[in-house]
Amino acid sequence: MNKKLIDWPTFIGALIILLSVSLPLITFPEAGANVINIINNYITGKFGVLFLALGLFTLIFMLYIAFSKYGKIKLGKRGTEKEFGSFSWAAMLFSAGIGSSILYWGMIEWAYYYQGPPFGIEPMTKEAIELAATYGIFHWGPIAWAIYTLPALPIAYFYYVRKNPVLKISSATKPVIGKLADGPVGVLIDILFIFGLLGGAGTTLALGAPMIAEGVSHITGIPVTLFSQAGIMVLCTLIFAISAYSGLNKGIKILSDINLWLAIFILVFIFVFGPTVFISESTFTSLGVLMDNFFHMATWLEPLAAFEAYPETRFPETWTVFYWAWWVVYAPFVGLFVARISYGRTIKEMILGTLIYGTLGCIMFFGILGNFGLYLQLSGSFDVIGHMNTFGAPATIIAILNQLPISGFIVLMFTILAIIFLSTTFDSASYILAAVVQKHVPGGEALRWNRLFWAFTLLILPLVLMFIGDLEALQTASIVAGFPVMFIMLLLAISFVKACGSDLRASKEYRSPTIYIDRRTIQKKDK
Ligand code: NM2
Repeated sequence: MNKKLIDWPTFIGALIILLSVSLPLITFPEAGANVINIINNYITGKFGVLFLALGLFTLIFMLYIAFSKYGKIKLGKRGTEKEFGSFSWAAMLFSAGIGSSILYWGMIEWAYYYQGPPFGIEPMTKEAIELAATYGIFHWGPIAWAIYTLPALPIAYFYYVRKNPVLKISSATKPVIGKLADGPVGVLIDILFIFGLLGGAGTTLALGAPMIAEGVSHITGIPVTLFSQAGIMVLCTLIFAISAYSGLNKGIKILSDINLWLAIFILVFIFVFGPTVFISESTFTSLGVLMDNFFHMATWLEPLAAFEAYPETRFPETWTVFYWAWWVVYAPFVGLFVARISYGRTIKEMILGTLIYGTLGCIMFFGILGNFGLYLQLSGSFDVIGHMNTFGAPATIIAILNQLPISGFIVLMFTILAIIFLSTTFDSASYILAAVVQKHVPGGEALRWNRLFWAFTLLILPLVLMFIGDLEALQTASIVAGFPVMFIMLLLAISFVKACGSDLRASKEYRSPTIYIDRRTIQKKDK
């Protein structure tokens, strides 16, 4: 155990912030839940516009970078090939960035929109149905993937072009904040990033565990209790801890492969044995509905709700603001990961790859899983909404699967998939967290005990949140933790434009189709 490698201020700081949130919540759960709700309402109510503006700005910014001269820059030396082919690149990207939540929301998100649509539309009408089938795709679409890719820009650029291995978010902000990045401000940035990721992971684990517990209960007959759910969390933690412990090329890679094939199997099965034509038509129609309403969705904040005469839906706060915050807290971590696998690509390829493959992948899940449930509801063969309002979302997800042929087997596969999906996100998260609290990362891998330590630490906040309870408190973990990370995202964007812009201006290849930035071109002053 080499303690010298650890960056103690960041390590201890992150722990202190985690304990100072968890301990009061454990000691005073009710007061804790109240405080959380107040903070949540305050942030979403007053700063919702910041989250939505950041989302839209990020997409426009990323498209601008992709199609401008910045996009032509190659991440790597002259003559380098892509390290990973597009298929495995997309698979790894998806496995790391997307977890079991896509199974949860993909299945059931439409049911919430159907009952509580946006834009002042009447619930359960034809318009509400169309939007219900579409909104999930919006929340997991291009804006979301642009948020994921933004931190990858400065990180990949510094790593592969400027050749200074940046495994800390703080060092990627150096071109803007200069020497401050090496002092307490840098430590603060890293701690806030860690806190954000712990919050986002909290939301994920706290949604995933009850769903997995329902699956396990369906298979084994063990009833779902708080303790069985806590048991599931500990079991998942053991799996991803082992995977993180064994490293990128063993555990993490093997789990990602299984994850991908199992996901494809379930999607194809539901598509073929479910209402194939309805699924295809509804998904395709959603693409049009999405394009027609894109900007309305991206900017809708319900300003009239401030006045008594107009009923408030709280749709923007509950959904879009929450979602952007959730993507934001995961973004620096996914950015580190995307950067790591993008050697040999141009910046344009990296950006468009994440936007296109990421969005397409999410369309598959929402299109197939969501429309299957919607079909059951509309055809009257299974009352999804009624079931959900009585037994809750996790039990309903399993009940929907139960409508399929050989449902026992499918529920089993789905439950295994949920466990693996969760683990493939969390093993990479532990892996990255461990790297961020080290001064150096010899050979690119953080110390093993350190990786294990963060795997178990990821469990604390979700366990606490589960014992205090409702969905709102769970969602809040991402919203509260995402607030400071939003500003870090802006720093990262400016940092990239500043450093890369000055290198580009010095480059002689300004006009060629692919730009290589070599050692002489790099502008040292803001390194
Ligand atoms: N995002 C993609 O639980 C998960 O799927 C992890 C969640 C940010 C909504 C990521």
